Amino acid sequence: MSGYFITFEGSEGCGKTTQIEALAKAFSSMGKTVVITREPGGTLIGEKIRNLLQDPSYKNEISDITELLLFCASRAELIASCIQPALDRGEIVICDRFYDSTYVYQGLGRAIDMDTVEKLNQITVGTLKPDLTILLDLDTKIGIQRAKNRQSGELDRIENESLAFFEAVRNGYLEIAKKEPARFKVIDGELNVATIQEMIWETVKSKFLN
Ligand code: Z5A
Repeated sequence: MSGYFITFEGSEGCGKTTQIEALAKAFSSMGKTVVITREPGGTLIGEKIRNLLQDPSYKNEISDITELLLFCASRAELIASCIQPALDRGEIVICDRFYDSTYVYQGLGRAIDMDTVEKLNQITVGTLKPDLTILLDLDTKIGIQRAKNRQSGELDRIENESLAFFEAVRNGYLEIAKKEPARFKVIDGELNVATIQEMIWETVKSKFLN
């Protein structure tokens, strides 16, 4: 039996962590086994890669292609040691970001050729695809402000990018969601936490629990 694979996407501070915790609690209260993980990270090696990628002191030390390869390396490790085994055990996997992040941040934000991103994506994930992707769409400035509030003003290496970079990311997500309406549920990240939580639960129920 295979479990379900749910991913959360959206730009900085859009509320993924908040909603993932609530969704996991809802599943757990029904007696379901849930694995929560994140990208980059989620494994011993992945967390080391995450530290490298986010360290603001490496601002000018990581080329765009190196960055792309590091995100893919973290993902390959996460799939092999966490996501695929959990799905094979019939569990629910909820992942904070997955390959859609690479398309929008590296493909559009960094303007790396999409064929390159696509090829590496195929090598990294094979045929694995999320069953459902929740996109929390949020005004870029609000998201950055939320991140600043949370981290007492300090931004990591990627959070330090320009407003134009994050606008490209936001628009890119909306484009992908438009192309794959069966996989994506787009929710306004400015709604209050409880309303978003309810909308996610309704989506999950109609997709998996009916
Ligand atoms: N990245 C990439 O470039 N390529 C890739 O392939 C992958 C990732 C996989 C990971 O950062 C970075 O890696 C990310 C993309 C890049 N960089 N950026 N920018 P991360 O994991 O450290 O951070 P993040 O994924 O961007 O998320 P976040 O900043 O941790 O935010 P969040 O999890 O989406 O939101 P939150 O922590 O739940 O909420 C943020 C704050 O807003 C917090 O104070 C909440 O209480 C508040 N909040 C949450 N919901 C609401 C609502 N509805 N109303 C008001 N306030 C709210």
